[in-house]
Amino acid sequence: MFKKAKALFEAVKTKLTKTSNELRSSITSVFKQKVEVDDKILEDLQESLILADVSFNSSQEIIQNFKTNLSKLETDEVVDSEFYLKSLQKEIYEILDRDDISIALNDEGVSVIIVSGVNGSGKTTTIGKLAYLLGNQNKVMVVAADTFRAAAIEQLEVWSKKADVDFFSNESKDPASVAYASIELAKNSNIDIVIIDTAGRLGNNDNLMSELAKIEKIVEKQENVKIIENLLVLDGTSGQNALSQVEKFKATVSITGLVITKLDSTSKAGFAISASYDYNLPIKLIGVGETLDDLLPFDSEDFSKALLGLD
Ligand SMILES: Nc1nc2c(ncn2[C@@H]2O[C@H](COP(=O)(O)OP(=O)(O)OP(=O)(O)O)[C@@H](O)[C@H]2O)c(=O)[nH]1
Ligand SMILES: [Mg+2]
Repeated sequence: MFKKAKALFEAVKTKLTKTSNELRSSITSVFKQKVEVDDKILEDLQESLILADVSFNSSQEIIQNFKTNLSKLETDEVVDSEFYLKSLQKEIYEILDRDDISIALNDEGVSVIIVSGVNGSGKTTTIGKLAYLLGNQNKVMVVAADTFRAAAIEQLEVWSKKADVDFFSNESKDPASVAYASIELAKNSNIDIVIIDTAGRLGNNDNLMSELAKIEKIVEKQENVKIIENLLVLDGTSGQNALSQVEKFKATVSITGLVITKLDSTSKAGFAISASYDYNLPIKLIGVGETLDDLLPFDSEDFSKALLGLD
């Protein structure tokens, strides 16, 4: 008797799903909450971002978008700190995500990547790791065009061995002529990708900056060669102090993207948001340690979640 009634109930339940679905969703929506945040919370939130080295400009943009989107939102989720963190993460993701984040190779001819930045930012180490990353599927040559610092050439050669890629250096003290010679060789030896290491320099040193521009010009002029990336390496431990360099390098060479290094040892990673947003440049790669596989292609979603400690 009982069994029969239960079977009947199941039958009725399946017949009634159309109605129950509608009813459920309309009743649930009664419990949806409008999310409200007051100005004091928004100010405190912006301050937290600034304390993590996000610039005023980009923190302002994030908070404005956060406020606007929350005011439009109705939710049946529990509105707690986790909810706010997720909402904030979405805004950070939005301003970091761009369609020029990945590195695209030149299909015909040699693809060239020039790497520049201030002293000690992590250029040579990044090149070693990048050569390893790209060397999997391409024939890669790294080029020691840092003719300034005595040990620089040897340091790059050590990395080329670790990454198992070709290495180029010569006797010239002129970095542009080293770059030129390396590309001549690359063209004749079926190299797919040439990565050029340059000496550390400050953006306000005009002589050194024009030397960098000369490397770029000499490479650009070559036939069957394309500069696919002109990467500026920023030291993650410098935080917002690194930002002043972006504008200076951008003014001299055609920077196509940023590499943020040493993210494993900084609490100032928030500046990466501003380096990208304030200067309209994609972050292409991030350095998270000193070994060969410690360079990651940038992923806006993973990065924004990692920044806020979300899964
Ligand atoms: N923890 C950590 N250390 C890094 C990372 N990238 C580079 N380093 C360290 O930073 C120091 C400087 O790195 P280099 O690659 O020599 O920097 P550079 O920009 O080539 O320096 P110069 O050629 O002198 O201008 C080295 O001790 C590296 O091991 C990183 O992602 N994480
Ligand atoms: Mg170096």
